[in-house]
Amino acid sequence: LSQDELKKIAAFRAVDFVESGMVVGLGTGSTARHAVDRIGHLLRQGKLRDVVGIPTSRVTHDQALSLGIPLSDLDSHPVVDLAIDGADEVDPSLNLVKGRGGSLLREKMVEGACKKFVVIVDESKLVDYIGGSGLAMPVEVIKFCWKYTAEQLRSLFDYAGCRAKLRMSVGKEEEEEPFVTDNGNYVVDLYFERDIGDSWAASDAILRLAGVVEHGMFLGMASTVIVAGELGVRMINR
Ligand code: DER
Repeated sequence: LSQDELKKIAAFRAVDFVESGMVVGLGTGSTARHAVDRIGHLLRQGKLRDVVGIPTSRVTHDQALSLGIPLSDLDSHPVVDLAIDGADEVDPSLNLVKGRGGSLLREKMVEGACKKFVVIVDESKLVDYIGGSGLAMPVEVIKFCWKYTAEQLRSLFDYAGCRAKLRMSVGKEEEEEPFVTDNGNYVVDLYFERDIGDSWAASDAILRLAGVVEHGMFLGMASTVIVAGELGVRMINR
């Protein structure tokens, strides 16, 4: 099975939790995209009714709109029944790294407002500890003096061999320019060579930096993680 087929399996299993009448947080990324497609399909078939979607990014908003999923936001629906989203990393205590798609702030707002947060991953996302994949742990920062904030972040995690890198996106004319989030901010990606240890303490330290908006560690937020692997689908509850 390809990685995308595994993502689709996990996504479809998560949509089994969606009931008619629910307010559903719609995640962002290639795995969540399958879940949003599935919800749109079930609504069109009449197997699901009266679902309201709360998108976690402009991209998901546009996808859901094109599928005819009725949309709203947290101002109108401060309590979300269920959120479904992917993740970049899942550690053994179901703590997550998210945000490599750049939507971590709105994802964390929507998923923080939900009664049940179902995470959908293929098995490649499982790690022994946060940052263990050696891939980015994103931090959304304001543009003002981002270099200063990036250096503060890097020195916070000097002990873990941290590198901080401004996330770039390829512009229209193919020149590299800083990636800008849906909220008009920059993303500084942190890369760790070693375990950062207490992720809750790391979260507090990051959030104390004035130039930081939010980070990509989703601690204690996932209710259920659905892992699709070669040997089948596993459901891990908190
Ligand atoms: O950016 C995000 O938070 C995405 O949900 C990401 O964590 C998972 O994206 P993927 O499903 O494309 O791997």
